[in-house]
Parts: sequence; structure tokens; C-alpha cells
Amino acid sequence: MMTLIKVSAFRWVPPLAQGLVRELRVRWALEEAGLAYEERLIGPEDQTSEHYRRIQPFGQVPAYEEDGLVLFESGAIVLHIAERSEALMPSEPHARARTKTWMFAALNTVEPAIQKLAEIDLFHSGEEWAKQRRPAAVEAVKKRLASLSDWMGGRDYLEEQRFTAADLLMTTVLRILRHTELVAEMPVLEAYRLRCEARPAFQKALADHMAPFAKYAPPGK
Ligand SMILES: N[C@@H](CCC(=O)N[C@@H](CS)C(=O)NCC(=O)O)C(=O)O
Repeated sequence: MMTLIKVSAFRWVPPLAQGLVRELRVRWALEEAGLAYEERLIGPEDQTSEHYRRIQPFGQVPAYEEDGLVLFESGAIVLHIAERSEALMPSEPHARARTKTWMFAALNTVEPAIQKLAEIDLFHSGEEWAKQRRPAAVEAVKKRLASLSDWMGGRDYLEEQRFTAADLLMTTVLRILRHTELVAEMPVLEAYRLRCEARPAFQKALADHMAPFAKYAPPGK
């Protein structure tokens, strides 16, 4: 029997968030794994509804439904998909463990510093506290990027010679800095980001992620 996978996504978000909403990670993983899915487009009214909160307790995107299984958290969903797909996770046990380690590193060690800077720049840029906090936030990001760049030196991917779910997550984390030159200034990381984004599965996922925004754009947006 065919399993119907459903992924929640926002019907529309402002341009500053387009291309970054975290359901893109899930779309990308499903494309890499060759699994068909349906998008479930939601808006602010769904985020607070009792029904959606049973699927995503925080009213966020993404949520994932498959054969009665309901998941949330983009990292957990990508891991669930990767565990069943050689395209995203090697079968050798040590390589699997290292892949999971880098998935956590992307979300737990690299993303927090990047997200902090993005929030300052994208949501609070005019505020006095943000101006004071920004230099330290930039330094924190640079420190993480430098360590990542050192690791990547001579490697095409985080896990030796192949693309994995860890690269998928790390790329989506690096993309959050697209409003800055911080990644572009580090040739190893910029090449890595471009290498991962050039994958047909990413291009398809991004196109499908962007399509509703054009269709449901509010008048004048
Ligand atoms: N840790 C969660 C974060 C999810 C998240 O922040 N989603 C954003 C979109 S990228 C969202 O739904 N924001 C609306 C809200 O928090 O109300 C994950 O990775 O799935």
C-alpha cells in the first residue's frame, strides 16, 4: 500500500523568510529519498487551532504525518526519513553515528548562534539593544563558521566523501546568513553551500517551497 506523507508549510510568509522556513528541510529530505508527499498549507488561523496543535504542539511549521505517525521538529523529521534512506544516511554503523552527530551539531551548535544574529538583523535591527548586541553576535557566528571551515578543509561533505542528512541540515543553517557576507567571505563554506544547493533534490524542494508564496501573496506584497 502507498504511504501518503503530508508535510505542513506556510501558505505565505514575508520575503525575508521565503526560502528559509524549516519545512524546506523536510521537502529536501523527501526529494533526496525519492518519497512522494503532499503539502498541507496552513495560515495563522491553523497555528492556533486545536487540531493543528495536536499535530504540532507549538503551532509551528513543519509537521509531518505518515500512516498515523505524527512528527514535528525539522531535525527529528529529517532523521526519521534519513534512517530509511541510503541516500541520506550511510548503512555502516560508525558512519551512521557520525552522520547523526553532525546533524545535532548543525542544529545544536551552529544554528543557535546564527539564529540569534538573524533575529537581531531581521526583526530588531532598529532597536538600541540590538545595535549593542550585534558585534558580539557576529563574533559568535564567525567563531562557529571558522571551526566548521577548518573541519571542511579538504572535504566535500561533513561525513567523508558523500552527501548525508547532516549536509542537508548544515546547508539550511548556513542559508540563514544569506542577508550577510559571513558565509560568502569563507571560500570553503561558500563552495560547500553551493555544492549542496546545486543538488537537483534541493532545487526541486526550493521551487515547491516557493510556489505557494507567489500564489497566496496578499495584495500589494
Ligand atoms: N525547532 C523547530 C523550529 C520550527 C520553527 O521555528 N518554525 C518557524 C518557521 S521556520 C515557525 O513555524 N514559526 C512560527 C511560530 O513560531 O509561531 C524545527 O526545527 O522544526
